[in-house]
Amino acid sequence: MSVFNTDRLVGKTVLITGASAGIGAATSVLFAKTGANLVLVARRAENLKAVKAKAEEAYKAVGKQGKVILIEADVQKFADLDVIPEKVKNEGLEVDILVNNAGMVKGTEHVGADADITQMFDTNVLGLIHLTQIFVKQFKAKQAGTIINLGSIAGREAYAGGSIYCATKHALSAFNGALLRELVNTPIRVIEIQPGMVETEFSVVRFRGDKEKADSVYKGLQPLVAEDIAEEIVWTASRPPHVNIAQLFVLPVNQATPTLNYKK
Ligand code: 8X3
Repeated sequence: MSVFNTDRLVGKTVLITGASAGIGAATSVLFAKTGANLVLVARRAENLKAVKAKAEEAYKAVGKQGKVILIEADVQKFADLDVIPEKVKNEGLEVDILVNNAGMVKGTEHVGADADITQMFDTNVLGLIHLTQIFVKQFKAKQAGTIINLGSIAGREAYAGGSIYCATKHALSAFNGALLRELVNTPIRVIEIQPGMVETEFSVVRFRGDKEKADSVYKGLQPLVAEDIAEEIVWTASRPPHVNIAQLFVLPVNQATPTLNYKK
């Protein structure tokens, strides 16, 4: 056993959105290592299957067992989200921990295309709020549950080139903070993780597929990787039930603010 006990997660069920890649995929595999069941939600069914295979290897590697359910869903579509509890129930599980990880950014222009703005708000804010409300109802009924929202440094401080993305992450942070207050008289935990630079396909999408531009964001410093954030997520989820890590701000050692960093 490690110094930090994750035994509390054995047999719990964790739902992770955006589970097909990046932080979502790494988080899924790490939760498997704790013996938690997984409900993996994403748009890309093929990629979900690959994450499931990795999670199953992870269970085996540590001699633990868990069930993995794959749900093909787009968090932008409320109809996709509304059927999730039923699908989980039909598999004999009930969600204990909700990880709202799905999020994206497209473009750096402050006068962007309406479709991109809508996609960012639908994914990062409206879908997240809708899914959270579904599970807040369930968690209230059973008087237990943990909600983990993937915020960002962009939800703490705005920066040029990020007007829409920063607006979505500020909205998420406000939602998280209000929910924390609204659920203060319940055992439900509300957690916001706020990473700085994490090297995933996030920046590739931001720069509309321009890999070179995306790579240059991280050149000269060691960025965080998906596994670093997965560790923080699993750590917050595995604290004793009376401990709520309300906010966790995580940076690479050479980043201080969205725009201040040290590159060699
Ligand atoms: C992503 C981090 O620095 O691109 O949430 O805003 S940053």
